[in-house]
Amino acid sequence: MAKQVMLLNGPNLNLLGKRQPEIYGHETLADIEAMVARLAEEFGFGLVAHQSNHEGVLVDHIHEARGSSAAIIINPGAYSHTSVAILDALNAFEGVVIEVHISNIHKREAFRHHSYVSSRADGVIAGCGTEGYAFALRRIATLIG
Ligand code: CA2
Repeated sequence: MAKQVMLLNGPNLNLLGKRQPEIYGHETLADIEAMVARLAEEFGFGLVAHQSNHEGVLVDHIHEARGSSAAIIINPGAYSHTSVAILDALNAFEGVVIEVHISNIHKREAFRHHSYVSSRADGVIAGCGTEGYAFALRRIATLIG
C-alpha cells in the first residue's frame, strides 16, 4: 500500500492568493494542495490535506497522522511562534516532519524568528514561496520513498 503523507496548513492560510500576494504569492491553497497531490502521485505517495484556523483541530489532525501517515508537511502559520501544543503533538508522531514557511520568517519581524515546531522538524524550508511545499515532498521522498 502507498505510504501516506499528510499536508497540514494552519491559520489564515485559507486566504492564500486572496490577500497579501506580495508576501505569500498568487497561488491559492487549493492550487498548492493540487500541486502537492500531483507530485505525491509521481512519488507513489498518497496525500491527505487539511487546513484549520484552530490550534486544537491541528493537534487532532497530527494525532490522526499517527499510525496512518509516514510523514507530515506542516505550515503551522502563526502557531509556529506560539504553540507548545502543536510541538507536543508532533513529538508524539514517529514519522518525518518537514516544516514549511512560504515567507522567509528570518527576514521578517523578530517575533517570527523562533518556531517551536523547528525543534522537532526533520527539515525546515522558509522563503522559497509556495515551491517550498514541493521541496518538502522531494525531501520526504529522499528520506522514506
Ligand atoms: O510564511 C509563512 O508561511 C508563515 O507561516 C505564514 C503565517 C505567518 O504568521 C508566519 O509567521 C509565516 C501567516 C499566514 C497568513 O496567510 C495569509 C495569506 C494570505 C493573506 C493573509 C494571510
